[in-house]
Amino acid sequence: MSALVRLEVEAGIGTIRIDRPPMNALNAEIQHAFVEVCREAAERADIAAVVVYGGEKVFAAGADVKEMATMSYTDMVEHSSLLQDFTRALARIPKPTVAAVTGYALGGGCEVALACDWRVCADDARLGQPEILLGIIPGAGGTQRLARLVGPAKAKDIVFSGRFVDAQEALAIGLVDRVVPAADVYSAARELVARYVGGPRFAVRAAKEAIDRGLEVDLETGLEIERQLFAGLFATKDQETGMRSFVEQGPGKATFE
Ligand code: CO8
Repeated sequence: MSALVRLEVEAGIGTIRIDRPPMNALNAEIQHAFVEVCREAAERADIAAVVVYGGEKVFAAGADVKEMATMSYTDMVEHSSLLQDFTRALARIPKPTVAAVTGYALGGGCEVALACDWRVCADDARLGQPEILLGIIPGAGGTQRLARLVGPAKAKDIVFSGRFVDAQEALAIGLVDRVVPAADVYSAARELVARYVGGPRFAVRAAKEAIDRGLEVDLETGLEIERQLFAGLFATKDQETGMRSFVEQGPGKATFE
């Protein structure tokens, strides 16, 4: 595991901590390590939910531009699939995930936040996809996930201009879900996902998969994905526990394994 990306586990919540001062520029070492850490967070039974955090000052100011500056087309043909794997590994964690955004979430940093289920940000945070100003476009899912989240017109405004979006605008357009004082970002993000610790993890996993896979396909295919996952839950303890508890004790009393 790289010292630049750590997985810290406390009270059922795994924190993926990016730690490369001053700006958490996402170099190739971080990209590789991040994939590994996401896989570990996905698999570990003692992790029910995940927070991605870059520390008190900055979430991540994007890919390491100094590292990328000398890369050729052929270098990038090989490297560009890692760029997408990196955020895909996060998006595919079958557990609730939240980005705790302080300072800047730019370029690849914003794309990491976009690959989470939710984003909590500091009132002085800035988000954006400034790649256009470097003569490139977002390459870790930004053109796709941003457009799905805020709609194509807003995504085009943000990606074509490369401008920074402040916390209030980000909240208004649905780019972030909560804005809190900077000092409270990490605790607010933990609080948002803490409710899933000790919950019906197979049902949450199925719900996430149905929504995320459904967004990638037409409605009929999405409904079929939902139907199969719904039926599949009848083979799990979550369904057995949840329904038995309802019948015996009433709603909302179930304790899941
Ligand atoms: N890469 C490398 N170094 C960086 C980066 C970066 N993305 N961002 C900041 N730094 C470095 C600066 O060069 C500076 O280094 P030094 O002290 O050696 O001069 C140090 O961090 C501090 O930065 P600043 O002095 O610029 O600090 P400011 O507070 O004035 O500004 C900003 C902070 C606004 C964050 C500014 O540094 C900035 O605009 N950074 C670049 C943001 C950017 O363009 N991001 C997009 C990068 S491209 C990208 O992400 C492509 C996505 C493709 C997939 C990515 C997968 C990981």
